[in-house]
Amino acid sequence: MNLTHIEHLGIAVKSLETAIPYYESVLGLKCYAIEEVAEQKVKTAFFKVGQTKIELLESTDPEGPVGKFIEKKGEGVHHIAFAVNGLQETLDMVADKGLTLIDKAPRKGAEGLNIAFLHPKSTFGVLTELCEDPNK
Ligand code: CMX
Repeated sequence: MNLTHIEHLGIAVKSLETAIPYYESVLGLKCYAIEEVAEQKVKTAFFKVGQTKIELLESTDPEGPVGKFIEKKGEGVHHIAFAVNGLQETLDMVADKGLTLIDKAPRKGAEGLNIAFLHPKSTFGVLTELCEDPNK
């Protein structure tokens, strides 16, 4: 697998409006984008820390993945996303190794990235996202 860096950490919050001031006023980061990803039933807010981003996730539907996560576990780290070169080949390789894929083929995520998730039951409890920038 050709991972290049941690693309972002996804953090589930109940409300972007109440969480963003902590990231801006206390951590001194700047929210540079807010984007709704309707398919994922989330609204996202992005911050950069060096090469890595923080993606805050507010659920727009209690039955969506983040809504269910917050109901079960509360706010906190929801997933880790690695940037990878060759996403489809990587997914095929991971499937060959017997891991459970949530997405067998890439789909569109926030910021126009191609993304795919690996099931946390196959990855020691950490929901894992692989992303590839189609413009690189
Ligand atoms: N991290 C670790 N474990 C998680 C988890 C997470 N983020 N979300 C769910 N789980 C665990 C649950 O705790 C549960 O474990 P137990 O069986 O031990 O209780 C198990 O997975 C099943 O959880 P569930 O609430 O029944 O949820 P589902 O099986 O319906 O869905 C998952 C779980 C991971 C398949 C689903 O959330 C998913 O497809 N996620 C990928 C998409 C996503 O998360 N989108 C939001 C972010 C989008 C973005 O970044 O833009």
